[in-house]
Amino acid sequence: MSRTYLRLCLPVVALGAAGLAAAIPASAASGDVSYQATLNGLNHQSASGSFMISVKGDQATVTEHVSGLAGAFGGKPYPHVQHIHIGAQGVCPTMAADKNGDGVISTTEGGPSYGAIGTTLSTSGDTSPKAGTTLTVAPTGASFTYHRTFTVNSATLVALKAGTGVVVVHGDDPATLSKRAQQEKSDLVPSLPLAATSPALCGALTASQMSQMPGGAPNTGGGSTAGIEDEGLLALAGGLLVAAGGAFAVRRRLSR
Ligand SMILES: [Cu+2]
Repeated sequence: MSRTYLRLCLPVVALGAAGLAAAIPASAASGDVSYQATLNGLNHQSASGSFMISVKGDQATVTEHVSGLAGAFGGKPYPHVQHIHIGAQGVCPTMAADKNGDGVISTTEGGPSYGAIGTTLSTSGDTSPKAGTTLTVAPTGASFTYHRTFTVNSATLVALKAGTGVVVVHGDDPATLSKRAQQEKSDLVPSLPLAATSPALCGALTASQMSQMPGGAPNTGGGSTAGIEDEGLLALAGGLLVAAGGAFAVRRRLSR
């Protein structure tokens, strides 16, 4: 038996164990499910962002980064109310949604695409739809990182599982809107200008790859072994390696 064959033996067994891990269905996972969205600018806003929501039972943890939004509003940091919208097509609107032709997709005009507010992504307190336009608990400024764990309502959970959750960050830079739109009032809060509440960023939430891995937790990075938390699997993989090592030793003796 050639030494080349013996050297190949161990890696082949190790690959077999990795293949076994990959074959474990998602239902064997520990209960964490994550959804993610890439946030793209709407209404002429050259902003962008990333969004991740990790759910365990009724506890949700959101990690979000955005940049390029309007920075100031009336000389103060611009409040950007933000929500997970639910119950419609689960998509971001195109300009075809601009029914009144003012060049802006208002929050109402976007409704048929992304639905109503399911969760308000506030900085503190209430996360229900009731807090949807409470500017004092909105993240502010051109760029922000939002990180919060909260109890998520069942309607939002249902939408996430159904693939109909859509993240919308509101608050446009008035200077980027048409002259006509700059004169219009908000469809949500008539005391505010249309720009203040219209969508600026949008992203449809989809189940992330990591949630498909056995024991998959977000932010553990790639790597085929990162998700293996099942002790039985590890024992099995270890047993295979021990068996391979034993065979290796026996064959080495035989080859002498
Ligand atoms: Cu919204």
